[in-house]
Amino acid sequence: MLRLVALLLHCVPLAMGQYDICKSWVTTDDGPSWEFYACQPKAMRMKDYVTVRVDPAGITCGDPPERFCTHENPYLCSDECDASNPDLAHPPKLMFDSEDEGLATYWQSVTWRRYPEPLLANITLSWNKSIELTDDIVITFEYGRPTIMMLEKSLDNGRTWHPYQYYADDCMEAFSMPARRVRDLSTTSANRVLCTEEYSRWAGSKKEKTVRFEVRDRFAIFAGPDLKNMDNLYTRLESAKGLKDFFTVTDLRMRLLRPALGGTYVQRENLYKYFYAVSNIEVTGRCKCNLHANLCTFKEGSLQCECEHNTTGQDCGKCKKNFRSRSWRAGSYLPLPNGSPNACAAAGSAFGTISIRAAHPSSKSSKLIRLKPNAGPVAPIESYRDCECYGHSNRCSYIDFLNVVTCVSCKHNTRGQHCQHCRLGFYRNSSAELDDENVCIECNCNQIGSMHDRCNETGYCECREGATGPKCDDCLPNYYWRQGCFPNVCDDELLLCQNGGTCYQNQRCICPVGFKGVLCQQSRCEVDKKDCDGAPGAGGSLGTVALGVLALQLRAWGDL
Ligand SMILES: *[C@@H]1O[C@H](CO)[C@@H](O)[C@H](O)[C@H]1NC(C)=O
Ligand SMILES: *[C@@H]1O[C@H](CO)[C@@H](O)[C@H](O)[C@H]1NC(C)=O
Ligand SMILES: *[C@@H]1O[C@H](CO)[C@@H](O)[C@H](O)[C@H]1NC(C)=O
Ligand SMILES: *[C@@H]1O[C@H](CO)[C@@H](O)[C@H](O)[C@H]1NC(C)=O
Ligand SMILES: *[C@@H]1O[C@H](CO)[C@@H](O)[C@H](O)[C@H]1NC(C)=O
Ligand SMILES: [Ca+2]
Repeated sequence: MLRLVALLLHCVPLAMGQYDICKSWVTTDDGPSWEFYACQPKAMRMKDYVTVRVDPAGITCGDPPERFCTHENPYLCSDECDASNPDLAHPPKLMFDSEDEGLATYWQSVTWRRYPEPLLANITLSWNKSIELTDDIVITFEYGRPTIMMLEKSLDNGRTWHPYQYYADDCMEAFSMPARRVRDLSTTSANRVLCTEEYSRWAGSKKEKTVRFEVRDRFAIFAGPDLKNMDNLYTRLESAKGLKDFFTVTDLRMRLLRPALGGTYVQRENLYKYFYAVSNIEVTGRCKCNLHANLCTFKEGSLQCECEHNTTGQDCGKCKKNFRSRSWRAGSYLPLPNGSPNACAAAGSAFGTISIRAAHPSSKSSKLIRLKPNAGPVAPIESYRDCECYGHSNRCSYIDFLNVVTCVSCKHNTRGQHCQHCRLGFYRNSSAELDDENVCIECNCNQIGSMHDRCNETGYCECREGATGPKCDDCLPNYYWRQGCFPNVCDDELLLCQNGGTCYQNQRCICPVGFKGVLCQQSRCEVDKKDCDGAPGAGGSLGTVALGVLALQLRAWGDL
């Protein structure tokens, strides 16, 4: 009977998922006793436990009441924000409430009436507790997502801050960083801080409202697309330096740096449609309890681990008094599947070793396997050794304050953190792989015909007025080429040479004797009386000549 109980108890943790019980009562050949396991609390909706602060003072709309418009309907400014009226107020707490179906409630900032002074806002979330993220952070913006924002995190209750992710519609312009996607990161770069353009482009304010910090995509690098292989993730979290801490936060800060612009430039005549409005911030995670607790409770305004294994502290980060015969250690996910509790021990205790349950269900009695501490297969990975440059460089350097590894001296006309972009003045050869020496093709923009030497992704240069063609070495109709494109002076349609003059290469009229002017429209005797002697049309006044020109022009238009 006791054996059956033991067997059932054994099945429990496996059925319920990994690391969710801290101890169980089992029978061994030596009689019943407790077994201890690495354990962690369940993931929770962390917005229910957060305190929020919005900066600067006065950034929340409604004091004084203010009207605002939307990008969809910029001249129908019927909405109003009024802090003194509960129905029209938009306080910060509305980013964390649970919403009735269909009705978004949101915090809203003042409008950008002080343009061009930037419209800046900080939203700081604090838990006074370390949290391990287990799912994406999802921020929902009503009325459009910011064109520039930044996510920062703190691990020490707001004393120091680090960039977490950059967001911009143009990463190079906003942060001088190449745009990357989390999906494209690799096992050795899973904790890279990057700039993404995926959540900042205008797509209509109703269509795409969310900005994400992609935790799942980063987990998926190790655990596979459906996070099926969690064992591999847990192994990496133990062994890869800095990876666990990357997903741990005590505070988060959204720095909103430029609001949605509706897909165009700022329209100064209607600044009431530029503002921030956040309806929800979803943060899913679990209390960090160093694998010494499976419960975390909200007490006296803060989350607190219910520590086991004779540990104590908010994160179970130290040994209880009288249990300090061995120095404190965090529990470990390894060895799989049940990890090591690394419990604190009383002086003279029998628990000076790590207890691991026999993994095979076939074992008749649950014998304890005793291992020395530190027996897990720990292989530290130095993430900055990872130098991915697609073969265009073999040198990287680590930029401490951004926590990124970047390639140095990219060859073959490439540039960027991984030499994955083309240098200015070059464009991507679409038939070549990224690691091909021919990946970047020179733009070859015509120096005179183009604005600069850069081109777009298909090799098209930006042309000066009148120029055309991929390289801007041709002229538009009605323009002629002579060290650049110039508007035709004459042609045989509209700009006819007058008085029998002939048009030379669209550049000038060759006038008959006795006439001058751009279109030979002027009789020389008007200018110099000597020229009039014997010339036809002598004595003609300027007025009649001008009328003649006009008549010719009218006739030319009439012929069209
Ligand atoms: C936002 O926080 C940053 C520090 O992370 C600070 O430098 C900046 O001045 C703050 N901005 C506002 C508008 O309070
Ligand atoms: C943070 O949590 C600790 C431990 O629970 C508590 O003593 C402290 O008062 C809390 N601080 C704040 C500002 O809530
Ligand atoms: C913790 O201490 C209690 C005695 O207070 C003991 O019964 C228990 O086995 C200890 N747990 C661990 C994991 O060492
Ligand atoms: C583009 O790349 C292919 C494959 O390497 C190469 O054969 C071709 O010459 C390249 N095109 C140009 C214009 O360099
Ligand atoms: C490059 O510019 C040309 C001409 O303006 C345009 O037709 C083409 O679509 C552009 N290509 C890209 C990828 O933007
Ligand atoms: Ca809300």
